[in-house]
Amino acid sequence: MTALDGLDGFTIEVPSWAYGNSGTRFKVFSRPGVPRDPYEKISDAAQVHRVTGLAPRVSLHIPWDTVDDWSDLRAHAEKLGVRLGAVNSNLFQDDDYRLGSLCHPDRRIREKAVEHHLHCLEIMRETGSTDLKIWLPDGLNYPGQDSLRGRQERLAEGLQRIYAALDPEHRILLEYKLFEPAFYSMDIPDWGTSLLHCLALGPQATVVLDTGHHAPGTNIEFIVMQLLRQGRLGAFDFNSRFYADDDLIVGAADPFQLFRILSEIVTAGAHRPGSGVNFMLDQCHNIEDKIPGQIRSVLNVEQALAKALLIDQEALAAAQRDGDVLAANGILMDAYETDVRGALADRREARGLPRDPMTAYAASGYAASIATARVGGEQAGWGA
Ligand code: PSV
Ligand code: MN
Repeated sequence: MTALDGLDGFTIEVPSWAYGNSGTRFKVFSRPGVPRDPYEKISDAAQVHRVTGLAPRVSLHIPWDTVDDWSDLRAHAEKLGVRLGAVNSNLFQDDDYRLGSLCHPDRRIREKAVEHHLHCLEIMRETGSTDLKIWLPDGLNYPGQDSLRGRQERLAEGLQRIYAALDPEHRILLEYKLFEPAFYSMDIPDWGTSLLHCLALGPQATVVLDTGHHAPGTNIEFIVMQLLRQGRLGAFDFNSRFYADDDLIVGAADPFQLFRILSEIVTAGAHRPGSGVNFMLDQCHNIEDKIPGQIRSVLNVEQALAKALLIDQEALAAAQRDGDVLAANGILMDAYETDVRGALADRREARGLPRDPMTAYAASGYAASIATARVGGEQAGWGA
């Protein structure tokens, strides 16, 4: 038994939208081999799992990933060795939602937003998904534009309607975001607001922490710890950021922060399968190749988790008890500074996986084959 055995059974969920065209509001770049439909997104996602053994689920975004026959999409995924994961609702690409969705002043629009979630639940029944992820883009741009409090009441009412329609195995994952698309006040701007709504709803409602959705300098690991204490950390949306919601490769901007987050996870045993925390990615690869971008992301999470598993918890607890500040900090830093790449490659090899998944993917010929086969693909997450 070694510390890295803690990786057994650990999985990461990849987003279907990471494989489609994406960009900023200035330009959505088109890439050769871009998926032409949700089936091809799943095929791309399966490549990530094939070389890493770490990513057996794919999140869907509705309506982006709508197909005629959900059980057929499910069968397609399972044939490729992956499953369909969380279903993300989309409340941000309809003219009706200009002034909000579940918080909109007009009851008709609020109804439409609730109906959309009931539709997502129907899809989940066919795909076998258990998580309904709700990110609320609602908010205000100007003080006085609408009643801050009134919007919370409407939100609570809409969420209750959705919650009441859940099956026993379903969960709501409620995401928060500090700003964007609204700039004065989002209606779920922070983890406290999300948690309050979840507590009011019941045990099947949990918070999603998207690492890019905080003010710069926020101590995210504190939020992780607090949500774990309450049993309400349902999922992560991992990505990294330098300035705003950059959606860059997780661990690229601040690998030490990722390590600190995963240290809190390990301390609570929440990395273990069955902990109820869904480790998802939410990223866009605007300039880099998408499948290798996802492979790199998955490996970055694995590496940070491996380092967190190396923390000598007993020695750390003793140093903390003794008030030995420098020893405690040194124990944490020793784990962070350990080079785990060789040990992880050995682990992969022992499991019949390539030692270096990035090289294995590059050598597979998959990128060239899709570039030739897929002509005219426009499947997009963002903008296109
Ligand atoms: C919003 O910025 C968000 O983080 C939500 O999770 C959306 O569903 C996702 O991005 C889309 O990329
Ligand atoms: Mn997100």
